[in-house]
Amino acid sequence: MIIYEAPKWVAKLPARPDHIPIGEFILNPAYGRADPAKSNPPFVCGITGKSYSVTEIAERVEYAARAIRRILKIDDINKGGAQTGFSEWEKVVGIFSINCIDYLTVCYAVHRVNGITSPANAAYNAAEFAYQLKDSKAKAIFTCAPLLDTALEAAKEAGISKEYVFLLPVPGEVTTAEMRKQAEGFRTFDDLVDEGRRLQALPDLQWENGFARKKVAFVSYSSGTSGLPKGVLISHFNMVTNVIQIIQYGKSFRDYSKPTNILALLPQSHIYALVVMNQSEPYVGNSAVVVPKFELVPFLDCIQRFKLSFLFLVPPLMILMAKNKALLDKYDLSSVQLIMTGAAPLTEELSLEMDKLYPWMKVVQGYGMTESSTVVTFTSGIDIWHGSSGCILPGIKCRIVNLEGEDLGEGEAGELLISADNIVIGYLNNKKANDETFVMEHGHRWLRTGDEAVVKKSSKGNQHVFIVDRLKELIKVSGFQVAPAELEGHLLNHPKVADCAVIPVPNDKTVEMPKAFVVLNPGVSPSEETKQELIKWVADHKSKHKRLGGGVEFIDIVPKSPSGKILRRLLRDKERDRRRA
Ligand code: 4UV
Repeated sequence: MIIYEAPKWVAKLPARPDHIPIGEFILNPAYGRADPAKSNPPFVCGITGKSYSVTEIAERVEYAARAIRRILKIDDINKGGAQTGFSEWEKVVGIFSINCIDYLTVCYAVHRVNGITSPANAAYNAAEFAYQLKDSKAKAIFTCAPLLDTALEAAKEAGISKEYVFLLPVPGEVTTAEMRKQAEGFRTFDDLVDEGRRLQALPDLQWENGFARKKVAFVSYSSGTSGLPKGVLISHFNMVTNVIQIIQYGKSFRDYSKPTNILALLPQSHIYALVVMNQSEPYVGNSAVVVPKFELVPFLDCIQRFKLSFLFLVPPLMILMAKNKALLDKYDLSSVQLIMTGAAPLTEELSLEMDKLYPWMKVVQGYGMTESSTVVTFTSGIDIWHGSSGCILPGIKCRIVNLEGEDLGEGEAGELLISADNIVIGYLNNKKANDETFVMEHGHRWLRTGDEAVVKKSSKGNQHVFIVDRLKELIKVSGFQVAPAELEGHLLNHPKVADCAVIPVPNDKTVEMPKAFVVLNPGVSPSEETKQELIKWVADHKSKHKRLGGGVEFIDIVPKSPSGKILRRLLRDKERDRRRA
């Protein structure tokens, strides 16, 4: 077995508390967070500047939890709690909101009563959100005024009545008068906090040592290596581990002694934002400046106004920065020390171009997955190698294996396997996906990432991980997951479609876009009109990032293995050769 690990200069991963919820770990100075008196407020609204101190957030968690306990009719918050990690589905709460400063506070309040939160992509339509609510058996929803219509439609479909729908306060600037009117009568998170002040105090959680390892905190959705989106069971301990791994590694090139402000623009529902920007940064005493939506000018204003030092982005946002140099030059962006990008491949060319255009900003890359509670590797500021995803975080073992499962050495590309305490519990109710994805080998539990990677040694002697391709079906559009199986299932419901396969194709703006290869039913004309009809069929029923931006191509037969598995790889190779020609 050939194991790759963190560089020697990264301090070893220390022991971590495994008897407390993630919120307690992030907020309570007893567990190593930065001294609240010397910290910036954890979350600052990038529009209004509103924030709460660490103490205020801890209080809001406690009060809101009392009200949530009443709403979810939980007699005893410790009932059954110490027996199993994820059997109590009556306590799942769906979170469907654009970014706001209370996002993590509400999650922590749900955890405080032994509940589980299920963050959903705010770009989802009602059917997509309803799928997640039903699959996770959610009993209540926290949403926000701009998404209320969609949330209510999904709630109805999932059998959740209006009295279990609550609103998170998003800034007035992102709501219209009509949205505010519709939201009248719905209870807000602040209402629950106020109600909680008058309710009986909660008992402490009775978590034995080790319990946070099996207790689920979040059910996030990911399609993994194949199939439809699945509930990923992330334990409190998985997340605590990843936060410490990030900080332990970050210490090698960041000064955590002076609080600073960082950009929290990426969707809080996504694992990258949830853990890196919104938990690791507040833990070290920095402010996550929470921005609800992306527009270039307000984004630049925000950097200038809050003197942001770290920007966490995805490659499409870097492309915009590279393309709009003249506009960017009008702003004072001198505070920016570092840009971290991840969730999709960053080309060496773009990384070098950014370096040339904005030499004072270091461009680094991270690699992670929902199934690893996020970060696995990132570039240390002391050894930047353009195109690399950086070095491995402490406490993580990686292997690279070929199709036969044989271990590969430096310079040889194969599937990346990971073993660590941040690898999640598994998928919800999906034995087949669990057996395929989480495998026991050589006495360790390995996550099969479905990503093709190669390890190379830098001139400074550090092993860097390069993500060179994706072996799994997944498509990444602006960093968002799109599951080909979901689009294929939907296309097959169209009366003109006999069979189909969906693959990613490159795109200048979003890095990738889905493209459909379609076999038409006999007698259907393979016309441009039919293509447009199928593109509209997807656009009308799926969220924006899932639209067939790569187009539709008609074929005679979908290539399949003898067992009936779609050989998407053949279509991808064909498409690649065609584009190169
Ligand atoms: O499950 P998910 O949507 O998760 C992510 C997480 C991205 C992160 C996490 C921590 C970071 O510090 C950071 O910079 C980025 O995207 O999708 C997981 C899949 O996305 C692809 C890869 O196929 C994963 O299996 N992916 C994620 N990061 C990269 C990437 C990358 N740097 N380069 C290429 N592909």
